[in-house]
Amino acid sequence: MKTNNNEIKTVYFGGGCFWCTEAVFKDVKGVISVTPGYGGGVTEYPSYDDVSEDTTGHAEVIRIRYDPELISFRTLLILFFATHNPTTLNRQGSDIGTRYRSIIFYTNIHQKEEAYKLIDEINDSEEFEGPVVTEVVPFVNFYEAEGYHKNYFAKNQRSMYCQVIINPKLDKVHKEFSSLFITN
Ligand code: MHO
Repeated sequence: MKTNNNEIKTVYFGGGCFWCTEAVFKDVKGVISVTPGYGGGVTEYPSYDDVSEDTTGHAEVIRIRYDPELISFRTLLILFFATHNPTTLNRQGSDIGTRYRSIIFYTNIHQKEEAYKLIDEINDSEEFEGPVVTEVVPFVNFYEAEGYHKNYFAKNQRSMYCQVIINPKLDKVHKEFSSLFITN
């Protein structure tokens, strides 16, 4: 995809299982790449099994590289909050643990401000029953996940998790925000 490299920005989102978050963002127009991994913890080069112990401090996250001339950060945030529940502490559905916490690792002040702004709006709207618990913190670290986690949804569409958890989420977001997605 043609882009002006100087303009590419990066953000890291944790919104539960990274198979889901990767699947949501990888076909968004203006998103250059989406990479699942681990971030925000203390263990260096953790494996999936390490992170699954829930003692590394890492969250399952995705690194998103995007072209802000093609997609605004606010739009990325709107998709983020539309595709996970930001009010359940350390939990997304049946996935429970600090690795599933809702978290934004920003890489510039604009992202930080936009995140707080939208969180205030969501809280004011009472869209959710409880307050948003999403952490908004500066980027600290990121370790790419193992190869088999990359493009997991595309490679494992028939698995139970993909069918029951990811598919309905994608259907909903593709319908609600159809103009934001690449269709082929
Ligand atoms: N409950 C799912 C979560 C996968 S995710 C990459 C599983 O254990 O398979 O954490």
